[in-house]
Amino acid sequence: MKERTFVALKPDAVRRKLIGKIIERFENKGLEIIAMKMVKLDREMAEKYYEEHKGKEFYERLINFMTSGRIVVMVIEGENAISVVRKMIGKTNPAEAEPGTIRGDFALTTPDNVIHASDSKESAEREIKLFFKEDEIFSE
Ligand code: FUP
Repeated sequence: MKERTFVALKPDAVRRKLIGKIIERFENKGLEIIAMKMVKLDREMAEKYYEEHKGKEFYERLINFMTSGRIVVMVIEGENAISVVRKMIGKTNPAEAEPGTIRGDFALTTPDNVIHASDSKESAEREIKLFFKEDEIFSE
């Protein structure tokens, strides 16, 4: 089934100039980038984005990190895009992420694990809406 998923390249990915290398992997895979922009999250937006983690021990560090620099957000479309992209990014803890995955190859610790991607249809819809208007998304 053709799906849309949301991907964010985190401040560490931008600082380390990994944008091109990461995007290349998605394009090589045959996935389509149908929306993309660079933004800097303010605290309010970061809190909305990570509302499910409010109260967790890592929450403050996560919010501080995610507001520490600009990020690149995108909508990616393709067959089973949600699970395919999750597989490509690897486990949340980069120390456990398999080599060959994005986190496995480019990250070592959290919260600076380079990339985020939606983990379900519901989160994809919520996250896409949070960052993009319908007329900013270019569907095939
Ligand atoms: P993921 O969907 O793989 O990005 O993972 P989560 O939604 O569980 O976590 C979101 C972000 O919170 C992670 F990318 C990094 C941060 N985090 C930590 O810093 N420590 C943790 O133990 C778990 C998550």
